[in-house]
Amino acid sequence: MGVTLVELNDYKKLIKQRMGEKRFNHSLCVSEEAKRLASLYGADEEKAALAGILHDITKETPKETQLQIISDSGIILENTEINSPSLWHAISGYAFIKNELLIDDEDILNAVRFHTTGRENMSLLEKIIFTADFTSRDRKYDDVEVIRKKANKSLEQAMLYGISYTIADLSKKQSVIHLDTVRAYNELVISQNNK
Ligand code: DGI
Ligand code: FE
Ligand code: FE
Repeated sequence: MGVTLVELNDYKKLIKQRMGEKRFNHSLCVSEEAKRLASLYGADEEKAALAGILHDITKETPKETQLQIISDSGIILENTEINSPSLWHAISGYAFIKNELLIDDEDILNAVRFHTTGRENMSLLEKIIFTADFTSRDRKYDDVEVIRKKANKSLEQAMLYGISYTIADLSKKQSVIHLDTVRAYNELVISQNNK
C-alpha cells in the first residue's frame, strides 16, 4: 500500500477535528519522529508518518463512545483492559481506522493497536511508533534526552527504558499492568541479556 502525501494531509485534517490543539500537535510530532526513525532504521517512511498521525485518533473520544466502537468491531475486552481506561484509545483507535477509515495495512493497524502496551514480537513499524510516542519533539519529562539518545542507537534499548519507566510508574500507583506490557518487557530484557 502506498500512502500519498495528499492522503497524509487529509488524515491530518481529519484528526485535527477530533482533538484539541495540544493532542493534535503531539500527533504531528509523533508522525515526524516516526518518519525520522523509519529513515534511520530502514522502514517505510510514509507508513510510519501515517501511523504516527493516526495513533491517538480516539484519545479524546468520550469513553462510552470508545467502548461502543470497540464492541461494534467485535472485540471483547479482557478484565485487565476493562479496568484500564488509558488503554482503550489504542484499541478503539485500531477499530476506528480499520472500520471507519478502511485502513487495511495490517502493520499500520497493529502499530496503532499496540502503541500503548507494546507486545511480544513487535514489527519494526510497531517498535517505531511505540518509541516515537516517547521521543517526539513535544515530550517533556525528566529523562527524555536519555531515551532520545538511546532511540538513535537501538529501538530496543529505548523501548526497554520507556517500558521500565511505565511499569514502575503503574506499580507505584497500583494500576493494572497489561500482560502485553509485561511480555514486551520480558522479551526486551532477555534479548538484552543475551547480547
Ligand atoms: O496516548 P499517549 O498519552 O500519547 O501515550 P500512551 O498511549 O503511551 O498512553 C500512556 C498511558 O497509558 C499512561 O497513562 C500509562 C498507560 N499505560 C501504559 N501501559 C499500561 C498503561 N496503563 C495500564 N493500566 N496498563 C498498562 O500496561
Ligand atoms: Fe496513545
Ligand atoms: Fe501518543
